[in-house]
Amino acid sequence: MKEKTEMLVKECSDYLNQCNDLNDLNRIKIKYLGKNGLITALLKNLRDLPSEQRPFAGKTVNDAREKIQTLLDEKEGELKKSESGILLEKEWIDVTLPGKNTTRGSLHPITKIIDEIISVFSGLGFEYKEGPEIETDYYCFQALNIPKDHPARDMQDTFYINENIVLRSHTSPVQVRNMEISKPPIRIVNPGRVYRADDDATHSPMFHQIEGLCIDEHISLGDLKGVLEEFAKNIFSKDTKIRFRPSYFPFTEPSVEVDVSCSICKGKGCKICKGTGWIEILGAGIVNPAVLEQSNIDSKKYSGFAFGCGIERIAMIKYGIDDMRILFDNDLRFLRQYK
Ligand code: 2NM
Repeated sequence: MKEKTEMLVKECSDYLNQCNDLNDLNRIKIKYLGKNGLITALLKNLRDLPSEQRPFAGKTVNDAREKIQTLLDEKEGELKKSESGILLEKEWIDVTLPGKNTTRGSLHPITKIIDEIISVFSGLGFEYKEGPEIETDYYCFQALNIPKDHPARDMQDTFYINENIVLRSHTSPVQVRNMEISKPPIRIVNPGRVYRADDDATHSPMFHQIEGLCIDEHISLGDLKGVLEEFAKNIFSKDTKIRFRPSYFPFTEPSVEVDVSCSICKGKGCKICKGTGWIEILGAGIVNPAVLEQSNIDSKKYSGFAFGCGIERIAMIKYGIDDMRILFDNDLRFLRQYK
């Protein structure tokens, strides 16, 4: 028995010398000390020995088992140490390296201009309003005194969903909806997308408009001029001047076309302003009393001004862009300039 156990201990020790990972170690452990292991088998066999031999043989097998257990424990400690060493080596991080740069997004130039305009008008007491982009013929045309035979209603200018439903061609329906549900004084600005069947370097089938509406007692063209002058000085430059030229819209009477002094040449005349020193930026006027009455506002007591302006046009003037389409291409080389 003594020889046999010594042989097993020696054999196990040889295996352990060649073992170099924890899986191997576990297999060796099972081979000797497992439920069907070699040492375990010797312990089981003790039962068959004559009783006078049992104590000595028992001690011999137990000693061998303890030796093997000690060898296994030692090897396990050794392997764990070197495996964590390998892990440390593999997963080593240099915490002194500079971090990875993530690029930050930024607002689209159109969004930035809308935000700037909103901020100027909110300083003047105007509220921000939105409304649907798919509108009825009533809100888009009828309520604005635009007659059935007006060119704006032409299929060539407006996208029709069906006879009665259109993609709004201006944001004025938002103003009509607000006139219907609120009492003067009303002061609102409403930016948003609008749609027209038009597509070239200065027209896009979808573009952005911002319109403003102010209704109260005794509102005049003078109020309109003061508000628009404040707007132009804030959006372009402090020394910007504005001028009114007579125009015509069905929803305003009188109507005006509004020019700003050219900020490129300071009014001297250049390519941008075509030598005139002035650039047209928006349309405006005193709201036609028929439009007020249509939305149940007493036109004897109240009057109002309204204006409408294309955002892309403002962006092109402000940033010296000559092709509107670049605003919709989402080319990062272009967009990054406005960060
Ligand atoms: C423009 C020009 C002039 C305008 C008028 C109205 C309303 F609803 F009050 F009648 N909304 N928008 C208006 C007036 C729009 O865009 C060039």
